[in-house]
Amino acid sequence: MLQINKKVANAIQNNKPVIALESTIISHGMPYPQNIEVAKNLENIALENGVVPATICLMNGKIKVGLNSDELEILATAKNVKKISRRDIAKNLAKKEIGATTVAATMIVAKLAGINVFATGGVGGVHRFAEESFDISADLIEFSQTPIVVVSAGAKAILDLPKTLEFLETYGVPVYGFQTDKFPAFYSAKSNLNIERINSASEIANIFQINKKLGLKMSILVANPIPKQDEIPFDEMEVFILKATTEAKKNGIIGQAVTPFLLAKIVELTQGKSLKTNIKLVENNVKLACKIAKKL
Ligand code: PSU
Ligand code: MN
Repeated sequence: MLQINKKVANAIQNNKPVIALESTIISHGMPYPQNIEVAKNLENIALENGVVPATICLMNGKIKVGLNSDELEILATAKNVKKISRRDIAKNLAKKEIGATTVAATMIVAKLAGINVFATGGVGGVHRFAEESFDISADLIEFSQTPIVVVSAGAKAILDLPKTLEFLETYGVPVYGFQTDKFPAFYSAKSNLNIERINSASEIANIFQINKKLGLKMSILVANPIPKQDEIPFDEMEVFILKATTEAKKNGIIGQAVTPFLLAKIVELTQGKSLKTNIKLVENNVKLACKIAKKL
C-alpha cells in the first residue's frame, strides 16, 4: 500500500536527508490558491537546503509518500478531500478516497517509510473548554507512541496551551524550545509558558538517537518560534481567537471540523494577516527540519 516516489525512496535507501510534510495543512488549513503555493514552496525550500521533501497523503487506495504537482493540485482544490488521523487511515484506503494526513497520520506514514523528521505548522492539542467538550487532538497521543522529530511552531494558539503542555508531560513527550525558554504560540514567538531550551540541531538529533537506542518510542516535539519580524503579538492575537472560539461554540462546531473552522475564521477576522503569518512559520519550520535531518 505504501507508494514511495523514486526520489524519496532513493534518498531513504542511501541515507540522504529527507523530511516529511503533511497535507491537511494544504486541504483544510489554508485557502486556495495560497495553499498550493505554500505546498510547492515548502518543497522548494527543502530542495534548496539539500533535503528531499516527502509530502504525504492517501489517494486511490495507496499511501503516497512524495507527490507530483498534479497530486498536490488535487489536494489543494478537490472538495471531497477527507481529513485523516490515525483512526481513519485504513477505512480511507479501503474506500479509495482522497485523504489529507494530519500530524498524527503523517507521523505514522513517515515511520512506515523510514523518515525521521517531519515539519508542520502548529500541532494539534487540548482545545479550550476541553473540560466540557473533551476535544483533545489525536496528535498528542501519537507523539507518545511514534518516534519522529516533529518541528512545529508550538501548538496552535487557538488551543489551551497550558493544558496541552500538561498533557504532553503526562504522556511522556519531550517538548524543546529551539533557542528559546518560552513555548511559542504559533502566530506569536512566545507565550508566557516555560519549556526546556535546546540550542542546536545536532543536540536534537543526538537526543533522538539516544531514545532510539533505549527503545523509547515517543517523538521529540521541537517548538520553533516564528521569527520576531513575522509574528503577530500574543495579546493582539488573543482578541481574534476569543471571537473565533466563541463563534465556533455558537455554531455548534465539533469534532474534526473545529480546527479548520477556527483557522479559517481567524484568517477572516485578521483580514488575511494570520494566513501570512501561518505561511512564514511553516517555512521557518521546514528550514530547521532540514538542519536536523542532515544531522541525523
Ligand atoms: N497546523 C497548521 N494548519 C493546520 C494543521 C496544523 O498550521 O491545518 C492541522 C494539522 O494537520 C493537525 C490538525 O494535525 O490541524 C489538528 O486537527 P485536530 O485539532 O482536529 O486534531
Ligand atoms: Mn478534535
